[in-house]
This record gives sequence, structure tokens and C-alpha cells, in this order.
Amino acid sequence: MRYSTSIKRLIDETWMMKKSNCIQKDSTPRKPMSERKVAIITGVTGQDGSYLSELLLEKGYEVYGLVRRTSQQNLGRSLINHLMDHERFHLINGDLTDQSSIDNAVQEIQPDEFYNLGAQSFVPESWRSPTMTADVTGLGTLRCLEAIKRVKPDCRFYQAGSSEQFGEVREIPQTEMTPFYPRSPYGVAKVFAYEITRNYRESYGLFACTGILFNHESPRRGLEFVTRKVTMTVARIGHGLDECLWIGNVLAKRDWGYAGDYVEMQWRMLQEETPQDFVIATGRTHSVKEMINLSFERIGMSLEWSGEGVDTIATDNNGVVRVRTNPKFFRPAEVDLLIGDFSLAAEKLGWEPKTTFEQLVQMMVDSDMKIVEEALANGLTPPVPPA
Ligand code: NDP
Ligand code: GDR
Repeated sequence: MRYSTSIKRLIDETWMMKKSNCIQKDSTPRKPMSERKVAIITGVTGQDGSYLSELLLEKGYEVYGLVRRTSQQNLGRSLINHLMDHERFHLINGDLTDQSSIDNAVQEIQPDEFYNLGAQSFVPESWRSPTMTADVTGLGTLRCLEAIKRVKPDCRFYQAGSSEQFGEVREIPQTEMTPFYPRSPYGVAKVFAYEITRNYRESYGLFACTGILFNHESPRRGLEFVTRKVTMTVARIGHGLDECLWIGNVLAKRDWGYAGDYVEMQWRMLQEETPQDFVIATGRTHSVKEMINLSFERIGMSLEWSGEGVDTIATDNNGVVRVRTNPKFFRPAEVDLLIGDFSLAAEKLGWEPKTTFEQLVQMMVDSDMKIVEEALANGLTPPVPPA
């Protein structure tokens, strides 16, 4: 059975609002307006944008989130609904494909810091919509830099780079010096964004840098990404709503961290004396299969795996098939062994990841179990990951 997107979002909203009530009350010591830092965040409605907004508000910033105009204003903004009443949180309309809207935002807001988190960020979509991905994820960065160069050249700029830039990796683990070899139109767009950010730093002296972030997940992750797809489906199976998880390549490996730990680094990079690019990662890698095993274990099921490639399945203790493979979730080209070396960030920024992979998976399963439970208790339809 399929449920409408609006109902799914409503459930997410209810859950997020309950979880984040404390943030609505502004307990931050007041600073005079002139001393307050002002930040623009693109991609504010996404996973990282919502966490970064909370962080900057806690630090006393005035935060402006750039959002795309939609005909139904509240749909798609569930991750920031709990911030809407905060007196230092504002939205401004704009689109990364539109230079004027970014120019206008920078002109109007005169930001001290600009975090470019907006992107078409789903890798498989980048094969279906390569031109749009290049426009938003690649050229969008150039448009932000142009606006800053022309209107507010002392504004500090953070670019959301990606481990997908490494793709077919040239060395293991990957550092700030590892050459790029992207394997998807998304990865290619991120390489352009990285290079143009470096180029504007070197050509115009802008304080512009890229965080090359490895996969980071959370209960706010989009349902199409593998971790959240797994944890939400496991929660649905745990409540008897589904029987089985349909998945792609379970041998794929990723260096998975917790988004809450990573946004701190986005901020810290802009507080440095000089702009510099950093790899942010955990230095550990796990397969999709391990991630699935841990998720099922959290609801008391252990899995037995058999078969290979598209014939891979996993059964539970009672012989019920709980995982099946669908070739449509395989990619035209996979990336190799992505493992990030975050020693530069550790040395210069005093950073290390706090949340382990096991804690992350448990946090996500528990959160999705709760979302499903609350939806059912309130007669609502629980979220379904996209098929
Ligand atoms: P999400 O997919 O959750 O969020 C993407 C955001 O970009 C949404 O707010 C979306 O807005 C916005 N957006 C999309 N198209 C446009 C556009 N044309 N104009 C303005 N905004 C747009 O991403 P994450 O929060 O997970 O990631 C944040 C950034 O970090 C992205 O750039 C991503 O590529 C990058 N990254 C993420 C990693 C991860 O593991 N999460 C790892 C490495 C890099 P809307 O709600 O309107 O769709
Ligand atoms: P990724 O994340 O492509 O690394 O990009 P995703 O969670 O989509 O895939 C991770 C790995 O899991 C394998 N996989 C599946 N993936 C999805 N989505 N659905 C499935 O059913 C499935 N089965 C197996 C994939 O093949 C892949 O190997 C994320 C995004 O946040 C990017 O924006 C970011 O830049 C990178 O992380 C770092």
C-alpha cells in the first residue's frame, strides 16, 4: 500500500516537533544586534541544514535559510518546522539555479558566513537528471561565490564537498591530497564545486573552503538513502506492516558517521584564521549488509544470508525471507572503498567523531520504531521509503 507524501511528512513533523521543543525557547544570552553574526544556509530544509541551523542558533547567530518557493508552503519543510517561531531564524526565497535570487539574498542579508549545503544530493538521481544535477550541485556553488565576490567579499563561504569526489579511489584511506576520480554525475558536479571554490579563494582572496564529508546519517536522513530506508523498513517490519526489505548491492561499503557530529565541523572550518579544506570522516568502513544485520538485531531478529548478487536473500530465525535483492537498486557505476583519513581535522581543529556506527544505527532504528508506533497510535499512516 502507498501513502501520500503529505501524510508522511505530517508524521515526521509531529515527531520532530516533539523532539525539538527545547530549541523553540531562545535561552541564548542576548547579544546586541551589531555583535551578532549573520549566516545564510542553502539546503536548510535538508538533514544537515536543520542540524546546522540549530547549532548556529545555539551560538547566537541570526540564521537565514534559503528555500525554494513551493505552491504549498509547509510541505517539505518538516525538519525546520520546530525552528519557525525562533526569533533569530528566518527564511528567504531563492534557488541555486537562479543567480539573481542568490545575489538578492546576499545583498539583503549582508551575511558574515555562507554555508552552501543545497544540492541535488541523491546519487542515483544524478544519472537520471545529470544536467539538473550539474546545474544545482555544480554551478549552484559558482553562483554563490559570484554573489559573495560581487556583493560581500568578506563573507566566509563553506562548500559541502563529498567523498563521492574520490569515487574510484586512488589511495586508501583518502586524505585532502588524494586525487579525485568521481563515478557519477553527482560526483563530477561536486568536483567542479570543489575546484571553483578553491579557484575563487586563490583568484579573489575569498575566505572559501570545502569540507570533504563522508556519508553521515541521522534520524533526519531522507528515506531514499540506504541507512534510513533500512531503518524505516525494519521499523515497519517490527510492527508487522511489511514482511521484507528490498535492497541493492549489500556488499557496498561506506564510512558512515553521525550528521550531528559533522555539522559542528562545517562551522569550525569558518572560524579558522585561514581557509583550508578538510576531510571529515570516521576512518572506519562497514558494508550495507552489516548495517542491515545491526538494524534487524535491534528489533530482536538475526538474519541468515544466502545467494549472491541479485539472488542475495536473508531469512530470519523462523525461515521467513526478510531481505530480497532488486537489480533496480544497483548503480551503473559504484565507488570503491571509501575510508576517510580525518587526521588533519583532528590535528588542526581538535575534532574526532563522537558517535559510533553501532550507536548511530540504534539511534535511527529506535527513532523510526517510535515514528511508526506513534503514527499507528494516532490513526495515521507511517512513512514508506520510496520504492
Ligand atoms: P539533503 O538531500 O537532505 O538536502 C538537500 C537540500 O538542498 C534540501 O534542503 C533541498 O531543498 C536543497 N536544494 C535542492 N535543490 C535546490 C535548489 N535548486 N536550490 C536551493 N536549494 C536546493 O542533503 P544533506 O543535508 O544530506 O546534505 C547537505 C549537503 O552535503 C549536500 O550538498 C550534499 O550533497 C552534501 N553531502 C552530504 C553528505 C551526507 O552524507 N549527508 C555527505 C557529503 C556531502 P528542498 O527541500 O527544496 O528539496
Ligand atoms: P551515497 O548514499 O550514494 O553514498 O551518497 P546512499 O545511502 O544512497 O548509498 C550508499 C550505498 O548503499 C548502496 N545501496 C543502496 N542505496 C540506496 N540508496 N538504496 C538501496 O536500496 C541500496 N542498496 C544498496 C548503494 O549502492 C551505495 O553504495 C550519500 C549522499 O548523501 C551524497 O549526497 C553524499 O555526497 C555521499 O553520501 C557521501
